[in-house]
Amino acid sequence: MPYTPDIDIRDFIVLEEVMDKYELGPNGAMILASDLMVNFLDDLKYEIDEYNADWVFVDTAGQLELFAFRDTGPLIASSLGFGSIQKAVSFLFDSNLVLRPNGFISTLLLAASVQFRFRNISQINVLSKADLLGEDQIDMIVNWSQDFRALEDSTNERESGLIRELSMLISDVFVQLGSTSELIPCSNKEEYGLDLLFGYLQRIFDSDESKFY
Ligand SMILES: Nc1nc2c(ncn2[C@@H]2O[C@H](COP(=O)(O)OP(=O)(O)OP(=O)(O)O)[C@@H](O)[C@H]2O)c(=O)[nH]1
Ligand SMILES: [Mg+2]
Repeated sequence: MPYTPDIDIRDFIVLEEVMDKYELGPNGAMILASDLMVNFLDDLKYEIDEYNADWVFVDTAGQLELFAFRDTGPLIASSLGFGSIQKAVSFLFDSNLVLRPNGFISTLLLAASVQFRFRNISQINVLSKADLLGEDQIDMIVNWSQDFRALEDSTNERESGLIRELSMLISDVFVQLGSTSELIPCSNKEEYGLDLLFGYLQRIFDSDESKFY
């Protein structure tokens, strides 16, 4: 990883050992390793407590099948930070994938399914790696996240055939659901947007309805 976490799950579970012990290939072993995390919940909680931190960031696998879509993900999310600690989920819209309406809509579907999985926890959607986009492109994508009619217009203009039909059907569902939270453009590479994200998180934590116990 490009950074050193204070607490690393790999100190508890080693993929190669899981492969050997359960005679699994890398994919099966990754899924089992995710489930095995539950066995170390008490250790993880203890280690986190030791830091006495104001903020704790839990970086999970980008493959949703390994965390969000398994029972372990929501279970870990509800177990960590029990008590008066407040939590939020950040879902990353990778800039590489959302420049076209159909890519944006697929990612929006994934974001919505993550929201369903962690239904008691507020979600913030982030446009990550925004340095890869021009300012106009960022404005357009942020606008799609707030105004699904604009997303439908772009879909009509830029997609064709079956993809357009499917995209229109799906975006219509989002139109009926109403807007999701505004996308927050961030770049880890050029170090911007994190202050905005921090502001949004504080706003969520300050509002009563998102206090989770
Ligand atoms: N342009 C740009 N590239 C980035 C940024 N952050 C990460 N990357 C690059 O994107 C690639 C993939 O990294 P991530 O998207 O962070 O994915 P990961 O954390 O390795 O894997 P998962 O979280 O499991 O998906 C790496 O080559 C990173 O260097 C950013 O802010 N801007
Ligand atoms: Mg990652």
